[in-house]
Amino acid sequence: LGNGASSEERTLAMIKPDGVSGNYTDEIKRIVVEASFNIVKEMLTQLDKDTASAFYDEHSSRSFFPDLVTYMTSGPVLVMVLEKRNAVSDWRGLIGPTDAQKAKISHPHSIRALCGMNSQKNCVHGSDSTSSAEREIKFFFKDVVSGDITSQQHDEL
Ligand code: RTP
Ligand code: MG
Repeated sequence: LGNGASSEERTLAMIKPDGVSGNYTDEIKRIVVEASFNIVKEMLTQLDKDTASAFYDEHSSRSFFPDLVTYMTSGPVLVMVLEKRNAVSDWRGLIGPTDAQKAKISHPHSIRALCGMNSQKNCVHGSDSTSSAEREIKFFFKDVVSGDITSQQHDEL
């Protein structure tokens, strides 16, 4: 491909409250860059109950949902749009399985093994499909139009 941009893909990554408060942001961003992702947008923000509930709407009927919303609103999160070839599956691979306790055994070099605690406090999020990525990127960055990401965004709390 002459124009490399056409093979790029974007995913929505998030450092969850335990990752931010545990001071893992710099280390995770180093891993992101080392793995050849381009950070095209980032935003440090505090989720409120409605926003966290809407973001994880697919889990609204699950028993863990109230705890998930409490966890996700417990402190600031760093939301990022990551770009590279196969960004969605590559980021999922890098973060490891949902249960950080299991990740420490089966995927010891994964991000969740590095900074996660258990099946809930797993320090990072990643879109699970290209369609989820599209929804989640629009959810946080309504101004991002496909192919028109030109500037970094650093919103402060
Ligand atoms: P994420 O969406 O945050 O990237 O995580 P995931 O795909 O690996 O896992 P998912 O099934 O989508 O679950 C979303 C988040 O809900 C919390 N959770 N708690 N207590 C529990 O059993 C439980 N199960 C899931 C986790 O924070 C999980 O990442
Ligand atoms: Mg998920």
